[in-house]
Amino acid sequence: MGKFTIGKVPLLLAAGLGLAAAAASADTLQDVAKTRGLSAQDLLAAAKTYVPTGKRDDFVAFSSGGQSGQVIVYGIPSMRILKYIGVFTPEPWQGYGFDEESKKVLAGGKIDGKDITWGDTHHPAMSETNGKYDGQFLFINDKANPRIAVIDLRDFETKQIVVNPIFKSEHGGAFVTENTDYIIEAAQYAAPLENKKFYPLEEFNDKYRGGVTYWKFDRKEGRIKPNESFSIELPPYAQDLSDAGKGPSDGWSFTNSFCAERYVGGIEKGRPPYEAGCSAKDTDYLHVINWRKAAELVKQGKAKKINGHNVIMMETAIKEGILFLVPENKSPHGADVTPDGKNIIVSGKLDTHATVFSFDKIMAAIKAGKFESKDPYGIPVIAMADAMDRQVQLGLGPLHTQFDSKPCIAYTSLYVDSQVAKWNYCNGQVLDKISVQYNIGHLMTMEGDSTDPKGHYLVALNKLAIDRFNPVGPLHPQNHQLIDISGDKMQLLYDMPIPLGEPHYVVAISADKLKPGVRYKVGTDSRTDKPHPGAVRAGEEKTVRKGNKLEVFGTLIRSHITPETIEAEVGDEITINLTNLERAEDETHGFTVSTFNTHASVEPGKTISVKFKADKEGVYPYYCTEFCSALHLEMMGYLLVKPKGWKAVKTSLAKGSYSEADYKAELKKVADTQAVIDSVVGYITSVNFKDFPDVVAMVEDATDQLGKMKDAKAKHEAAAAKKDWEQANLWAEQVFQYQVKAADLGLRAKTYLEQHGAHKVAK
Ligand code: K7E
Ligand code: CUA
Repeated sequence: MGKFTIGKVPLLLAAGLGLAAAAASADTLQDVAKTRGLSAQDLLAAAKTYVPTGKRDDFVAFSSGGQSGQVIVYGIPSMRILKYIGVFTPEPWQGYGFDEESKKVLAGGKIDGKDITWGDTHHPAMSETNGKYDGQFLFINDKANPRIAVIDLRDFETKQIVVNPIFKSEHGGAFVTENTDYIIEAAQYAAPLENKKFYPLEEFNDKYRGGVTYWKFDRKEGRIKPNESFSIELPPYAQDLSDAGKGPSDGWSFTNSFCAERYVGGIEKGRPPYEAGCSAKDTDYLHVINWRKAAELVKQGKAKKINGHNVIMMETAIKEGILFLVPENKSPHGADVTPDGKNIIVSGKLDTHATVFSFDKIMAAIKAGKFESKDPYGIPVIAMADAMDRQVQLGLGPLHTQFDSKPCIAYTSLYVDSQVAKWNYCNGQVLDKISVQYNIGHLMTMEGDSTDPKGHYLVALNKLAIDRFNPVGPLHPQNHQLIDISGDKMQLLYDMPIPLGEPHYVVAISADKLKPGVRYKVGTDSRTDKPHPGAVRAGEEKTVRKGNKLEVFGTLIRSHITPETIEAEVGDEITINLTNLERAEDETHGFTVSTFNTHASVEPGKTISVKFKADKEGVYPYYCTEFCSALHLEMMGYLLVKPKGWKAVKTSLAKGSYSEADYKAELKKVADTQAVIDSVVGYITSVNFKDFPDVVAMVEDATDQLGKMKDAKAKHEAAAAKKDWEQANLWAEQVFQYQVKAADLGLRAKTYLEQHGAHKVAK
């Protein structure tokens, strides 16, 4: 107390004298509003978004990072950024693309043997169980280099990247089926399906193709199974967004398209440009696909292998009755299935309407064989009038639609109008509109594309920010605007500049559904979730040489890297495996070696490896890059790369001058420390520590450390018996080192138990 003073009067005393209110807080809300020029509406918005220190957000959003190839994680309603997840692009802080484990993940995204170290991410998708977000996995696509990535939400790390085997670009991914059996990825710009095959544009109609891929997802493994995945060949109608059916429409998927004209531009040759030719007709096509039956057909061997991948050809799809087309207003964009799975809402960018298609009506037409025509490839076309419930005039440039927790309520982004329209898709009423800044692309409501939307908030993902923020040069940040949708009227709450990429879509999940871990099982390769072959426990550290291959098996624990010296020769191939032995939450260590372009983030329990060729002689410090403790700067060592054939000049190493008295002092230190440990152990075992897995992990670690004492103790006693005081002292000191680590863990466990309300147990 007395730390905070007003003049010379301690704060507590001041409070007692009734001085505190005036002195400690000169401001009232009105004062602040007045000085900062805030309206009552601003104050209300601030109160709705402000999350005080120590408190957490209700929802967690996963945003596409656009061209950054990453995922941005932020909280709602505070809009505080929590993390960038490296996905298609190296991310140094996380060591992503700098340690060997994550390099393997990125290597999964190589195309034609070449690294592709960026991505154009558009659509994140949350894994679902019965159409509801389950908080287990996140998927995201790369439009430019057709790929899908899998992120595990236990640790928010990218685990897998798969390359689409038949497309050259894609856009209608990632969208998951109701139980995440498949991840849908539709092509965008038509191209020959065979890899590295050239056909001239004159053969566009015959040789260029679109398609939809259904990636099989193995829940238990948490990985896509390329061998069990398949695609359906589609006409070269630039396929666009997709959505999976749910509830009654589960088993079906919907993908729209633009440029069903199959127009080929070439303004250089005097032809009208793409934009004119691709929007000449009034309609494009919604593709309606029975993916469940398609999966059966693949099992029956009715797929063709293209580039080693199962493809159901259009001919088969038509014959088997799994592929249909429905005209949709030209240049549509979003295809969004309603939470009840009964309708599909499609908006035309060049039209003012949203069309509410009816799954029942589509099924009835298919059942009755009622088609208005066939497209040039023989795919049956259902008349628009037979497939829809209604069209609703919303405004200019409707794009994407999301849903509310209230039945029949939808929100559609209006790109040209820079507005969000709130409307009722059951009766066609437009209920409200709000202006956004500016030119909105996607919008997103809480769990708003699941069967169970949560309402509360909407985020407008605007394409342009223009004048909203402090200028930072010609390249502006993106503007995500938070809108309160809990009342009848939408209310704009907050502008959030996103300083990374052009995000396209975001998904947000109730925060309580996410259950990420705080540590790994000791020795885990986080990218495979399996034990890391390079992991060692404390005291088992070693360096192994085989020919010119030098492999280090080391550990990290505050404030120490083991080993502290690595001796190599020019030309050695060096692998350094490091295990973080910490069990305490947030005790991450980083690791780098000077000038070898290597970095790792080693969270508690994780094992990483970095690999490089020591192709130059010299002295290279290595160190921990996370400020992990008071002695963080001392968490260092040297890589010594000696020239070939270098011989140590014989020197006499300085002998330590240890005495018996030193040894006695050392023993006293050990005994004192043991007393601390005993008291901590006494406390831990007197309470129900076994009910706390975090503590059990720490106790395990501490026991491990103490177990190593026996050997060191035998050594110092043997040396003392021989009056070798140097050996006796150093081994006794080693006992102390083990004790310190154990005591540290014990004290953390004790604190944890006290903070988490452990109770006494009968002995
Ligand atoms: Cu509209 Cu790729 Cu979903 Cu951009 S997309 S906005
Ligand atoms: Cu470990 Cu700094």
